[in-house]
Amino acid sequence: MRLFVAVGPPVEAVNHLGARVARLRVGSAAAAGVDVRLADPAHLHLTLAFLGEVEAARLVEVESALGLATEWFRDGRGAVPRLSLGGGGRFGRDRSTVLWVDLRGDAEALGHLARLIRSRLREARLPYDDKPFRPHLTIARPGGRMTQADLDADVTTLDAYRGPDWSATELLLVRSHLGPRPRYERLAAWPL
Ligand code: 2AM
Repeated sequence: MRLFVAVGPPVEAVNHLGARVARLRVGSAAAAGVDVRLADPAHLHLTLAFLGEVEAARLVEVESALGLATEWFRDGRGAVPRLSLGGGGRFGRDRSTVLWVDLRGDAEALGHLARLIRSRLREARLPYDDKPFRPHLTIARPGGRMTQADLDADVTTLDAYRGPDWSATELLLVRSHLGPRPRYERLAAWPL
């Protein structure tokens, strides 16, 4: 099964962002029927670690690694991280272009949690992508269906965006089902 570990913003932050995305050029393109592959708001998440394929029999090891990481995180810090969505950018070029929104506030605490998770996964010899943690929430995968000028305009608009504050209260283990419309299934959660 294909697994990743994430934090999900609450519905107020998701709706606030959704209203802004609808007014971006990528939102207008989607409304006009261009397949810019807008992220489903119900699936908006911030990935802390991407494991990829893991045998179902090892799920219990994954859960134990995540349980330990969250315990260490809770023991080692004062308050639940306070965050907001704001700013943004894009990764990739042409067909691989991805538009994303950034994280404001206590992002360093999430970086610390990401490091704890990855070190527990490493210890358990579980797989994970060890690209450095770069907090982002993917909002669309327009590929080559938008001009560079439109994408630049959206990144500039996102720069001025600042969503409502929220607390990262739980860590989620998510299974992704690939397909034309990827589906995310929440397998387990731990309080932060
Ligand atoms: P993305 O939104 O930038 O694609 C499920 O695929 C989640 O894991 C997404 O949030 C995705 O980030 C993230 N992810 C991180 N590393 C990945 C990788 N190597 N392959 C696929 N998804 C990855």
